[in-house]
Amino acid sequence: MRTLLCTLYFVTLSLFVSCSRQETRVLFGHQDDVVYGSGWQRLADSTYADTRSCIHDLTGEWPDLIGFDIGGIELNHSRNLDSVPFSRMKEECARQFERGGKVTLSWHARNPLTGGNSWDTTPCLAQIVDSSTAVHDTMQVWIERAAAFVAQVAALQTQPDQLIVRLWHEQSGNWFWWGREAGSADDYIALWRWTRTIMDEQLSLVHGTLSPCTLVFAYSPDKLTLYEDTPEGAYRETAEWYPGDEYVDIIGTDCYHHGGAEGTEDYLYRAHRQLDAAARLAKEHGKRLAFTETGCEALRCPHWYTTVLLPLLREYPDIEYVLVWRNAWDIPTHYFLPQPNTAEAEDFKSFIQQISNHQ
Ligand code: BMA
Repeated sequence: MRTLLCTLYFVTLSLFVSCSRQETRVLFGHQDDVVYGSGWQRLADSTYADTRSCIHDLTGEWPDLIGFDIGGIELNHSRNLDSVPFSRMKEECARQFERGGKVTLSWHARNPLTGGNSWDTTPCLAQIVDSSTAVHDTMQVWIERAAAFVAQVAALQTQPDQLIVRLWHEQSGNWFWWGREAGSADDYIALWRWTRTIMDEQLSLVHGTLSPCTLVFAYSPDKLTLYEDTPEGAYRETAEWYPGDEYVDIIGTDCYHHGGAEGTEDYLYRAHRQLDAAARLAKEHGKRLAFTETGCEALRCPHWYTTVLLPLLREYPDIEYVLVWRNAWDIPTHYFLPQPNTAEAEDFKSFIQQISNHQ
């Protein structure tokens, strides 16, 4: 009897452990993963017979998540700001969806007042949301163009919930024209709601209201410095710019590791502040949680994936996915995934194995 009870106990325990492992699996994503990487690029307008992927080159597995940016779509450009043809982007989105993977889109839109890039912080937010201005009209056209592209990508999904649109990211920083120094929280929220409304309308226009294709929207602040440096201050800033429950599905944060191994403490400090604030807001509003952008450029902190990112992720079992930024094919030090056949590549492989069962 005792042996039977013991066996039952261990069977139940292992079932419980394996179930909770499945539930807590973190999806891993990489920006532009399949269009270029360190030392290679597939940026021609033509279609490619197969897919090459940075993550696949390293691990033999296809990416769970790929990030793309649609900056340039607002001007009807054929390529985005990093030279990725929109036709290639759609081709790879279709392949990603067919493999059962996900895509997240960001938008480094130009400044509609000056025509400068996203980093042109000439204030324009108040004019954008004032419907009597010419800048408002420009923005309307730009959002409609972005929405038309997003609707086309959404239609390629093979399952619900494969496409995540991350609007107006890192607004808590001061580097984008939609950032906190360029306008008020109210104006930012108005822009967000307007953008999402047009994107939803465009989707139902193209696919009908009974369409099975959905759009999921993510909100992702970055550094939190507006209020006092406490958990409460960080939460207050995250909550103040939150566009609202009807407009947001995923709450996340963007946070980068700078300064090599010596920067680890600072990175973990900021990441905790931001993730704690995002997690609290997500919990209170019944939203999903993600680590929407992170990375350590050129992996200047050795074994960053297993020694820094992995323990951090383990502290937040509700994080659904994590995305690292691009491996620029034309800027040798601008990479966030390791180069194949290096010690860092082994570290990354070990990380991927561990986040697949990270409980
Ligand atoms: C930045 C850098 C830039 C790039 C931009 C948009 O973080 O990677 O080189 O143009 O993102 O992708």
